[in-house]
Amino acid sequence: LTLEERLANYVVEGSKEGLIPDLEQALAKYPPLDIINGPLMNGMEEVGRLFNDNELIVAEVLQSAEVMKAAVAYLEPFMEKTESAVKGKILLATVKGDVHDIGKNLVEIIMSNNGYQVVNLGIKVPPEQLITACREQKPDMIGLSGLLVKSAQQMVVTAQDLRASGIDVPMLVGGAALTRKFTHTRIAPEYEGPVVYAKDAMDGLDLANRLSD
Ligand code: B1M
Repeated sequence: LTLEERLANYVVEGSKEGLIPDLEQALAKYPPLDIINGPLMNGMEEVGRLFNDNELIVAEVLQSAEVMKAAVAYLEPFMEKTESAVKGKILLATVKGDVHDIGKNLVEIIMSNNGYQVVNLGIKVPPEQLITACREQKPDMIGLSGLLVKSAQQMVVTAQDLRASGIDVPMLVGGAALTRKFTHTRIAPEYEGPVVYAKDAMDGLDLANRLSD
């Protein structure tokens, strides 16, 4: 197998044996984010496909998630960091009912490496918790992540609740079940401030930079 195939395979197999030496080798060829977005994400997509076809059970997918997290943790110190002044504060959360956090945590890494102060509220965050955190933290932006179809709907509800509490800081949304169209036609009309859709963590950073300019 090629190095790239082996890296995808660690995720698919949920095995960490040999992972770190292969990541080390990959770092000589690619920037860390390309390793995540390339072979590791290819592995995760395959996991999603196998899971969908009932060829993997939740416990196995959890092991794949552990491999992905270990790989990201190993690669994180090698990522580019800007030494700029703090550009703003972002509240980050996976929405109510959703436990998926790998994408959200990747957003946290990219944002905090690039001048943002990130307050990560974790997973299954109900609107009330976001509202309280907004009042306490006074963020410049709210970032919501969700991977389930029902999470896209939950973002609509969250936007409504935030608006009802008078919150209007820019909102950044992302996650597999979401689209730009859904964001513009369903979430944005329910919110007072701007709502933007990010297809991945780097796109999220670009959008955050534009929003805070
Ligand atoms: Co779940 N799961 N899962 N799962 N899981 C999906 C999402 C699914 C598509 C798999 C499938 O069936 N094909 C499917 C959703 C179906 C749907 O609603 N459309 C699914 C399901 C059904 C479920 C359960 C219901 C299964 C069950 O229990 N029967 C259950 C849900 C529990 C719940 O949330 N209440 C469940 C559970 C789990 C595990 C716990 C086992 C595990 C998560 C572990 C964890 O996160 N700690 C898991 C995993 C790993 C997946 C897949 C395989 C991979 C997700 C992932 O981590 N991808 C996933 C299939 C898939 O996506 N291919 C699947 C890697 C990650 C880096 O990508 O999070 O998409 P992602 O983030 C991307 C972008 O989306 C974007 O940037 C990142 C890239 O840079 N992004 C943002 C994300 N958030 C952003 C926020 C931003 C900006 C960009 O700004 C704020």
